[in-house]
Amino acid sequence: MISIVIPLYNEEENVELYPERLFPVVDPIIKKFGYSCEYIMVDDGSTDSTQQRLREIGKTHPNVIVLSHEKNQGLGAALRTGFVHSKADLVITMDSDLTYQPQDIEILLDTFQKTNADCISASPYREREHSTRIDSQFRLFVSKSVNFFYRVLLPKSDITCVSAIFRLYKSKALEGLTLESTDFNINAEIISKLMLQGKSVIEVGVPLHEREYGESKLNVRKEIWNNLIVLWKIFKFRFFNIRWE
Ligand SMILES: Nc1nc2c(ncn2[C@@H]2O[C@H](COP(=O)(O)OP(=O)(O)OP(=O)(O)O)[C@@H](O)[C@H]2O)c(=O)[nH]1
Ligand SMILES: [Mg+2]
Repeated sequence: MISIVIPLYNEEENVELYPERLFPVVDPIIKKFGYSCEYIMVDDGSTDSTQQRLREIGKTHPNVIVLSHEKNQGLGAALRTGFVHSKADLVITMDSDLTYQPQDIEILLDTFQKTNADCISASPYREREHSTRIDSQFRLFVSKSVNFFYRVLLPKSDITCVSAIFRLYKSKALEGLTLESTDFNINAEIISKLMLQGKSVIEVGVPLHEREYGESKLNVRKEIWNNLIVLWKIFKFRFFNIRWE
């Protein structure tokens, strides 16, 4: 079984798309690879109708589980709630705004089948034509610079995107981690900790698209700060042997 964990914060328009653009696309792919799946939707204290719409969908889709935080706690906190709830062997995490397209779950599963790696992580930066999202030059510069520093600090790393949410994990690998991030830097924390533990992490090129509905929740300045903290912890761990829980 595979748990597909989707964190949501004020994504009511995107939830409306799921019966047409998510379930009918993903379910047959999962089946083709011989698995069943559950969708763990984590509503993170949305103030719009995200939660009501998810619960409505849950009535007709028995494999949709809706969890909710009373107050907004952040992307990291939402993913961790999803992980705790999962009883599956594999976990796939994905954006609620479908900017990584649901059909590309096939790339994750195909790579997993061929490699049996602990984590398959998507990146729009591996191939030029995959960055179809028109990011501001500032956001692109920040992202590429931050990723460069991770490559320098992490052992044997060729990772081009530490922040991608679109990933497949073996549950056992996730269970071996103590996670602390409550924000967007959770994805960088997970991939760094897996690599520092010597787990196998494979990055695959996957196109990233422009958000069609709703607003971006990313605060670039806050993210720079959060990533500097993660980088500092990796540095201390690697060169001064200071524990990073
Ligand atoms: N649970 C939870 N999810 C969040 C929170 N903030 C963002 N998300 C979700 O995390 C994912 C990524 O957030 P986005 O706002 O799309 O950030 P982004 O992908 O960097 O930016 P754009 O796609 O350009 O808007 C989406 O699925 C959001 O709904 C939060 O505070 N809690
Ligand atoms: Mg997005």
